[in-house]
Amino acid sequence: MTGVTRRGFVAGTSAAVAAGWLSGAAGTAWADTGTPPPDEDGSRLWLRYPLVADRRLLDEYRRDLRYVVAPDTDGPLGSAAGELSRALTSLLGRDVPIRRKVDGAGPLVLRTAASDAGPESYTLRRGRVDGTAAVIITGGADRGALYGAFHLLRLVQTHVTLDRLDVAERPRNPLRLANHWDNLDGSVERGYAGRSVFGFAELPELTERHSTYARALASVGLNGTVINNVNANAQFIAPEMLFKLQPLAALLRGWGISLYLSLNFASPMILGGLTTADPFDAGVKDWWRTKITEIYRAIPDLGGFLVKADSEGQPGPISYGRTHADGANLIAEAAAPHGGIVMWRAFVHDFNALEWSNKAYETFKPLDGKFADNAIVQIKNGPIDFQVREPAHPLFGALPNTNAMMELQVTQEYTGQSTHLCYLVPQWQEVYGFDTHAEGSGTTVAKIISGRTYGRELGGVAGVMNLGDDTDWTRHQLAAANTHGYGRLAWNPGLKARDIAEEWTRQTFGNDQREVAVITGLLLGSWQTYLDYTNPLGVSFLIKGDHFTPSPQTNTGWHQADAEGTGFDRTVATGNGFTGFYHRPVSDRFENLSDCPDELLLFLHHVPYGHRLKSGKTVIQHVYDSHFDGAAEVGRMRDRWRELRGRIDAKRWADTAERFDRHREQAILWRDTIAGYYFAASRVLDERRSWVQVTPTGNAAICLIGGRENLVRLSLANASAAEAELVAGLPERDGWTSGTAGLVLPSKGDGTVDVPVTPSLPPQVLTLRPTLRSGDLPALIAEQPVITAPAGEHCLLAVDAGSASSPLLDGYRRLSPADAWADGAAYGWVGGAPQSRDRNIAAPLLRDFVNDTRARALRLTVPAGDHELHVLVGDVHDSFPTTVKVDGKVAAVSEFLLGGSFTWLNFAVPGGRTVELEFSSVPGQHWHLNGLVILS
Ligand code: GCV
Repeated sequence: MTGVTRRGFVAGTSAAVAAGWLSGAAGTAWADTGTPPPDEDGSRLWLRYPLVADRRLLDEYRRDLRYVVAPDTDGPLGSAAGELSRALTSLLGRDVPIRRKVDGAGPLVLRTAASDAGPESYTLRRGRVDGTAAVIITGGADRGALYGAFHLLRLVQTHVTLDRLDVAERPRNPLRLANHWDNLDGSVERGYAGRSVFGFAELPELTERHSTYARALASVGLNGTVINNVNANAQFIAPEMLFKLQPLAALLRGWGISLYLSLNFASPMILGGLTTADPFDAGVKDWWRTKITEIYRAIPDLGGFLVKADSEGQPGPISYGRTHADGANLIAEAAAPHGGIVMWRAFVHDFNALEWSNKAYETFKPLDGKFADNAIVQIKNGPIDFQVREPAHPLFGALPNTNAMMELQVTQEYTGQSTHLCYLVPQWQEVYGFDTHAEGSGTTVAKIISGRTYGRELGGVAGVMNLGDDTDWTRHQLAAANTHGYGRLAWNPGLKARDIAEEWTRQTFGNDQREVAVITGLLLGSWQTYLDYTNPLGVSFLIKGDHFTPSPQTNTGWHQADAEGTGFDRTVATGNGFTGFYHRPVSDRFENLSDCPDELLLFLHHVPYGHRLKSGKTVIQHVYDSHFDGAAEVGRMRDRWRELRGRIDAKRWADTAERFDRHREQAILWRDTIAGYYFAASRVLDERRSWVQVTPTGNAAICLIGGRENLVRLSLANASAAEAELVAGLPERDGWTSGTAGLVLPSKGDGTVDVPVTPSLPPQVLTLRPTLRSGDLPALIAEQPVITAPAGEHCLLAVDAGSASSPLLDGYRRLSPADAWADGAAYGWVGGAPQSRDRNIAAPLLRDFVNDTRARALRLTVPAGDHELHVLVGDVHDSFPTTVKVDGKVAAVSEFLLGGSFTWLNFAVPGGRTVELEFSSVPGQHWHLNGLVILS
């Protein structure tokens, strides 16, 4: 883990101040002192406790909060007392000790008293204790007291007077969980801020970072965390791991946070050596009962389990002819005697645009009422996959007899990762507030998942976290606002986005009015701006396999743009029937074009480009305007941040300024790609702007040969009212040479040019950003995805893998399933031949490949010397991870690749002998091998 070296959590007040993590000076308002505050690195998140700069309030707080009165106890109540004492000592600039009883003026009394509002509720009031005027925090139980303590600190951090203190709070959602997609090796799936915060390899050793993590979660009222990826490694429940997790569970317990684990459904086979994971098999049931008992012996208050089954290659009950309810109940029954629960994910799909929106509903709706009482179905906010905008999932309100909770994504997989500022609280509020009409008007998602609609005790929300081991936790300093906002909404979805954003800003940066106004404004507008330049009217998946880069050309199945119109018809009348899953009147509103909300229009309907929106604009003009306006707004956001220079500490200011520079570049790329794509498709001129444009010619990556001259074909178009002369080129890159090519085009005309380029030899996967000039006309430039493969004459080994008959890349040798190993051969299969496929589209190296669901071994004669082997993997369709083992040891694993994406896996191989390469994928899925190269 980076950024934290100190071992153990600093417990004592004076030690904490001495260690500097509660620096009193940092954050003193710029306006008061005229000098920028000292540098900060973001590592304390919003748990910064700088000296209160407002003199009047400081005096008030100092008068009323002289010492903390709390019983001598550990657990959340003890944590609350410690946090109050340390934080107030720092905020008030003088010692605020903990005492056991009232003993003089100014006590802050921390206590518990059973309450109808539940154990997590609390009140903050003024009153008298033992005859002395006191500020009193009363928790319904320990957890409530802890949340009350953090509430009080928020008031002080955000400069609210305690004069008329009268707060009564309780959480709306029983389960308020963090979900981490953290892997045993420390990597984080869809993590954009470094490696896992948990440091699994170093456990059971804990660091201050673990404590800060727990405090941060508790401070916003989260009460549980699933620490490992839903694509679960079974080793998380192996005995060694359970032992390692015990101290972490204990630390979390102290902050009111229950630990949960993601399970691999095939664990009885992987860990137990059984031949099946069938939920009806007696041996399997026994195995889980024993295993879960063992888990609870190690961590008695474990919250329970989360399971992703029969989804994206994960094992599950379907392969045994059983249902998801059968699978969930297997785990639920084993967990019930221990008070544990199982959260069973509803995220199932077949990777195909046509059925994706429908699959989860069709799978889970018939199972309503079949899940155990301690099972809960965890449903993503929308029917696709955390897109920047989707309608609320139709399963909300469709499962009256089943516990249901919602899954949100805090990590910005599809919303700009850690480069774009995209504050998601407004998005989440839209979903929470969505009226399903399931039990008449007012049956909001918020009400359903809280358990209130159907009188269920289990319910709540999970957020896929954005935290990593980067010093500032989220890489973009402003992205931690999402972590905070997720927790605050989980507590109370009715809070106002503005209040949450402002609270976080004050806690994180300070109370300077100008700073607060600017940062709050940046946060609140950012989701709409991101929508504007990335996602016209609810279209989903305009993005590449990295879920970051615009790529409409590879996702035509999703947006269905053709010469006449665009959008996905999900109606009952003419589409895939999705709108019919909603209750009336929502289903009618979605079904009827005239009633359909503009912002979801292209999610639900296929319409002509000239279709008029409620705004009065045509669809195509809206696409142009929103992309240009959105990208321009990002430029203004960057400028507004720049104006804060000197008001914020230099370090966090500069880190964020750099993010905004990159954000702006990316917004322009989105604008150019999407506006250019839609012009190329529609040939409708923008009423307000003229441009020329360059876009990739095909749907997928192209293959260029390193060390030889290639011609890159680019599509050019003239989106201006007059004739234009265009000159296209390719950027200078290290070791590459390239030329230019030109064309004269009439208004609305298009054509292709072939631009010469000679790439360097090492195989690469990259995007080329062409150049385009045409007098004064602005140019929209989309990126061209490229795979390079070295010319055969520069290689010791150059193999094009695929079928026995498809064309070969010039200078490459064929490897097909028919090539069995023979003594003295350069390569060949041992122990069984794989399959092959030829997609008959794309370049020779890319169009076909060798594949199989079974592991297969290729023996290779490696020439003497040290060598790096390059293995090309991918498909024009989606491909699951390919694992390559060298002589039995994992050498490389590719990620899941969306259709049209490829990757080179690079690793060392021993020379002067034969090696055995084993190819495999996740159970039941195909591995891919497209090519193999060793450079001379
Ligand atoms: C954990 C999306 C993501 C995957 C993720 C999956 C899921 O498809 O891209 O990384 O896997 O959702 O939620 O299970």
